[in-house]
Parts: sequence; C-alpha cells; structure tokens
Amino acid sequence: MTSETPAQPDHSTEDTHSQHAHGHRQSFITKYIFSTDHKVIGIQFLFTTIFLLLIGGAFALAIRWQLAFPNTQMPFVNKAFFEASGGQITPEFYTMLFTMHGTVMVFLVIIPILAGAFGNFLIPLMIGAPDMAFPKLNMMSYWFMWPAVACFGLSLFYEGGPAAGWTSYPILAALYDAAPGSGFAQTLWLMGITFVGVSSMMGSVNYMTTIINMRSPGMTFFRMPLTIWAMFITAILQAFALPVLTAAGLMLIADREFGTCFFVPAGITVNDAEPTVGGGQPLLWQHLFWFYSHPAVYIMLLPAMGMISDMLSCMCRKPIFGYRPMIYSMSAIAGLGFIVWGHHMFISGMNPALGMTFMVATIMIALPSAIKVFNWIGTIWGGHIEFNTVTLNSIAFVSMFIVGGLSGIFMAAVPVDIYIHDTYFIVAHFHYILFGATLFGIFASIQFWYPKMFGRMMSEPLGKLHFVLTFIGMNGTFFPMHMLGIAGMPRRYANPYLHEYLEHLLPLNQFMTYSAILMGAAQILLLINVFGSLIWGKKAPRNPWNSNGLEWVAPSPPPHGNFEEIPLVYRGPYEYSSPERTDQDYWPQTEREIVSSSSATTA
Ligand code: HEM
Ligand SMILES: [Cu+2]
Repeated sequence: MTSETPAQPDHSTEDTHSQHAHGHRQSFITKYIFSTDHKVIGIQFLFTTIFLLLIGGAFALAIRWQLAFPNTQMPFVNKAFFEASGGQITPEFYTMLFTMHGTVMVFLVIIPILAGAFGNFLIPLMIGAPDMAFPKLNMMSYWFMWPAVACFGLSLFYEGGPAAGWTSYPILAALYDAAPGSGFAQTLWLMGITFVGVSSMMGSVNYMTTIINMRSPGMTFFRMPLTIWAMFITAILQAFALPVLTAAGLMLIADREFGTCFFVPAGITVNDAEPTVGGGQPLLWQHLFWFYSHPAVYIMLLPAMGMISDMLSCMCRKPIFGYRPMIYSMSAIAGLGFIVWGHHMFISGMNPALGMTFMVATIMIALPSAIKVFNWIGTIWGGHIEFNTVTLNSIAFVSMFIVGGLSGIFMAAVPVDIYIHDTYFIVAHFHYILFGATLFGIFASIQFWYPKMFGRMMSEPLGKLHFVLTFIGMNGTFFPMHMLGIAGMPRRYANPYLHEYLEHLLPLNQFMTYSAILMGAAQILLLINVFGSLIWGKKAPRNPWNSNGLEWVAPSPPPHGNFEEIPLVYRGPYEYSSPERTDQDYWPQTEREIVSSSSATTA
C-alpha cells in the first residue's frame, strides 16, 4: 500500500508559507495580492473569472439584441458606445462582439475557472499536500492572466477591434487591410493569446508535478478522487497541445508585423491594398489552431466531469459507478482528442479519405463519453438522492452533456457537417456543452466547495432559484439554435434577415433573446449568493456534506499548510453507504477502522 507513497517533498519548506510558517507575519500584499498560497490564488482566479464572465455575458446580450432587433437603438448603452452610428450596432462592431465574446468565455473564463480556480484550490487539499509543488510559479500563472486581459481590453480601442472570430483564421486575421477589424487590434489579440498560453502552461507543469510528487502517505494513484484524475489528464493535454497554439500565434504575429508569409499565399488582393507576395498556406493555421483547440475543448470539460463525479457520488450516497472505467474513458477522450481536429475542417477541401479518417476517429469519442454518462446514471440510480442545489446542477450537467454530445455525433458525419458547418447548429452544439455542461458543473462546484473556501454555506433557496431560472433560460436560448441551423441560418452574420430565406426566423430569434435576458438576469442571484454568503452565510462545519475526501478533514477554511497534521490515507474516496459500516453512511479516506466520527482526523 505504501510502496507508491512518496515521502513529503520539501519543495516548499524554504518558501515563506510552508506548513511551519504559522508564526510568520505576512503583509496584506504578500497574503492577498502576491500570495503564493494555492487557496488564495484559487480564490483570486475565481473572483477574476466571475468578473470576466459578466463581461463576456454582456457581449453575448449585445449579440442577442442585434439578432432580435437588428439595427435598432440599443437600450442603456446607445449613447455611450454607439453615438456615431445613431445608437445602433454596426456590422463591424458586431463582428468584434462575437469575437470577444468567444475569446473571453473560452480563454478568460472557462479554462481559468476550471484549472486556475478549482484546480488550484482543490489539488493540494484533495491529495493531502500543504501546497503546490511550485508556489511562486503558481502565483505567476495568475498574474500572467492580467497582461492577457490588458491586451484583449486594449484591442477593443483600436479601430474595429479584433474581428476575426475566436478562431482567428487567416487571411482575414493576417492582413492589415482585410477587414475594418484587422488592424493592430488583431496583433494585440494574438499577444493576448500568447500570454494566456504562458499562464496555462505554468499551471499545467505545476499540477502535474504536484499530483505526481506530493500525494500524502497512502494516497495511491487509484485512491485519488476523479477530480484529481481529471485535473491531471487536463494538465497533460495542456502541456502537449498548448505549445502548438503559442507557436502558431507567434507565427501569425510575424506574418502581420515582420513580413513573413507562413499563412499568406501569393497574389491575394484585399480592398485597395497591393497584392500579397509569398507562398504561405492559410490552411496551416486551421491545422495548428485546431490541433490545440480540439484538445482544448476537453480542457474545458474534463475538470468539470471529474468534479461532477465526486459531487454526484456524495449527494447520492453511493460509490461512483465504475471508478476505473471513468479514469480510462477520460484518458481515452484525451488521447482521441489529439487525432480528431480535422472535424473542424471538413469543408476546407481536404482529401475525402482524410475526412473519413477524422470522421471515424471523432465518432469513436462517443464511446468513452457514453461510458461516462452511463456511469453517472449508474451512480444516481437507486441512491439516496438529496435534491439540493449541488445535485440539481450536477444532473443538469449530465443531461445537457447528453444533448451536446449527441449533436456532436451528428456533426462528426461528413455529409451532415457539409450542410450544417458554420450554421447555428454548431453554436447550439458547443453551447450545450460549454454552458449546459461545464457551466452548470461550475455552479455545482461553487456551491459544493464554497464552505471549504470561505467557511460559510451558500443559500439553498437562492441557489435553487438561480438554477431553475438559468436552466429555463439556457434551454430557451440554445435549443432553438438547432432549428435555426437546420433552417440554414449562418453563424456570424450581423443581420441575417437581409436574406429573404431567413426572414421568417426573426420571431424565434426574439424568443431566444428574451430567454437570454432571463438567463443573464438570473446571474444576479448567483452574485448575491456568492458575495452575500460571505457575510450572511451560515458558518460551515468542517464536513458539511458528510463527504469522504481529504479536503473535508481540514478546517473550513483551511489555514496555511492546509492540514493540522499530514493526513494518512487508508481507502478510496467513494465509500458511501458501505455495508461494513452501520454507524454512518460515509467512510472518510483518513479513517482506518470504524471509530467515532469525533476522532476522525486523528491519523
Ligand atoms: C461526443 C463528443 C463530441 C463530438 C463528436 C463533437 C464533434 C464536433 C464537430 C464535428 C465539430 C465541428 C462542427 C463544424 O464546425 O462544422 C464540433 C465543433 C465544436 N465542438 Fe464538439 N464534439 C464533441 C464534444 C465537444 C465537447 C466536449 C466540447 C467542449 C467542451 C465541444 C466543443 C466544440 C466547439 C467549441 C466547437 C466549435 C468550434 C467553432 O467552430 O467555433 N465539443 N464538435
Ligand atoms: Cu473539435
């Protein structure tokens, strides 16, 4: 049992906040701003990403406004932003809006909230370590987000803003004169991507090292909670995929600023500019971009899958169904994720034999995905389910993932994709997964681990109301997108109704916009719950959910160094309702034999 158990490494003992540093006085700045404590960094990531979520949401509402009431006066902001265009969203501005909406949500919200906020907060606590392996690197990974935010933010003030979509395809993204929004703003955008990449890279190196080296005695690999497995696999994905995006970004910057021609073919004339020289290859970008960004969609999902598994098991008071299959299927998803990027390029004119290969590989991802879904259902089945906010959001995760996963399989078939590529069907697909699954998973995780983060409970009634309204609003917004897509409505058009064949879709679009407004308004409840509970929340005990994980052995909130003494691990994290135990329906990982729960932490 202990053969795999590493000794406690001493990476952090020279650091200011090792577990022996309780007596050490820290200034406000080193404690809360340039902190090296993984918990503080996690919470910094959490608040920053919630703030950016609101900004990304505001962009989304502006997009929805334009699609429901094209070229009419914007409410509230018409004077401030759109004076020159008579209070209306111009097509150029619309292009910038959807570019920045996607960019903010993908690179500044979903990825950093999963890895940065929850990864940071949970990894050391769940494996029984006092901190991350490289606390300073960890701090830098947070602070490298800010140059990215600055670059993206600044780019909005250059004429047209960045306007090539979150995928930034050349030639549009490579030439200054290609579109109103492809001036210096696009270069700033690419610099932003580079900084985000550096930030994630530092995080991923840290997570891998920590999980491999710093598990507490007895925490073997196959006793790790699925959250940790998911974070581990995600970190590997990041480490292998991200350098490709960073390199591609730098190449595109070079094309724009230093006259190289990686992506620009010869003889292209845009607007009034001179024809281009040089024999670059625009499709190269698509390959490099999707080689990163398809694995990245799993970076945006796997951590939530792990956290959902832990929460469902706890809330249904049952062991997770198929623990090892869960790990193997996450690994399979990650592995296959590297060979399917071509499904974003079916209509790029690729050789049909190659298209076929990508098609088969993509459809194969349905297998491990389905195993996970069956296992979640198997976990819920017959459990003593407690219908609280955490459970509701977790079940929403599973069901919305089914909807989004199924539409993925449709699109993976080349003949289908040729028809629906670049329509709203695609937008429906990834919002079901990214909003429907990942974001509900995040809502559940916030409610579940909040007591550990802040020592207080969040409000249940408020959480439930937030869930119900968000769930209705989300489905009202995104489900009709499937229909729009099949009706042929393209994505990224500022005013689709200029085309006669799309005019009849206006009422449906208005319904979607009302749903989106409901969904946006519901997030006020989330804010009230998150910030209000800091003050009014009930004081949380150590283990409010009667959960097995190591994090619940530490005080709420945990002090510097996390644990009063290094926890010893005797079992896996899913022993709920064990027939061997009659006194309680859970069996903490630190309890060797049946002892009274008051002495649970003595190891
Ligand atoms: C069963 C698994 C899945 C399959 C078979 C699948 C398949 C596909 C296919 C074929 C496309 C390209 C459609 C096109 O542009 O014509 C696509 C797009 C996309 N998928 Fe998935 N997908 C799956 C799961 C996911 C997951 C888990 C995520 C995110 C966490 C995701 C996020 C996206 C995004 C963001 C796009 C659109 C990118 C863009 O063009 O802007 N997909 N998916
Ligand atoms: Cu993909």
